[in-house]
Amino acid sequence: MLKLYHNPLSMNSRRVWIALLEKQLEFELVDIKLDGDQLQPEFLAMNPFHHIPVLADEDFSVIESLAILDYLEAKYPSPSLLPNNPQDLAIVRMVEMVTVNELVSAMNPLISQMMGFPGSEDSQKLEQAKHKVSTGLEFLQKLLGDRPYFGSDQLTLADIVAGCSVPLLPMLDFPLTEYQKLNAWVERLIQRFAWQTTQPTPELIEAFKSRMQTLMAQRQHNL
Ligand SMILES: N[C@@H](CCC(=O)N[C@@H](CS)C(=O)NCC(=O)O)C(=O)O
Repeated sequence: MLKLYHNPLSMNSRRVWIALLEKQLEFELVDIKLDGDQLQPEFLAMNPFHHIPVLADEDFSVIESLAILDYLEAKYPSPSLLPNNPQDLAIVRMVEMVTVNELVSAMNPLISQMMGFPGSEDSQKLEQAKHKVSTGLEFLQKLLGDRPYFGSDQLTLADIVAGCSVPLLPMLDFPLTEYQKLNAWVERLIQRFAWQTTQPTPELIEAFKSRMQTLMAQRQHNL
């Protein structure tokens, strides 16, 4: 059976978890606590870079969330999460890459602020981050156009990748009210079983927040 090594708070892992659910595959979840499980020799043998997610398919391991999504799509093509038309396929790939390379990095300072990390209150950095996020959202909204999903009338890998990041923005003090089409798309996604099943609970988020705050305070103290 497929095994997904993940953590319920990791948006990189959540992409794969959602794809497995959307494809209605049988799989086993293996929880990796990121305060050391990822450094154990058995885990490093699968991913020497000590990152989740890892998908193990018998003795074949795949790392990197986008590579795992492609593996699942190729091995289990139905229901399809990729369009065939060249332009639509390009839209899906652009959304995946822009989310990972532009949007997620722009969101990081907002996440640090929400976590209450020391030094995260720099208002100039936060403004710059918000500006980059809005550039990303405008671009994504243009690619969405009037369709319900990116590049298709059906859910695609682009929706999964962007849909693990964009819906977090209102929690990060970045409301989506100015982006009506994206906002409606978020509403559509969060109704889906796969999003509801993988949504981290507020208790998990709070526990993570206080663990990280203690860790950061200890680090500062030791400097
Ligand atoms: N590019 C990788 C990024 C994976 C990644 O950064 N995972 C984080 C959790 S979200 C992790 O495992 N961090 C623990 C560590 O690096 O030790 C992917 O898309 O799979």
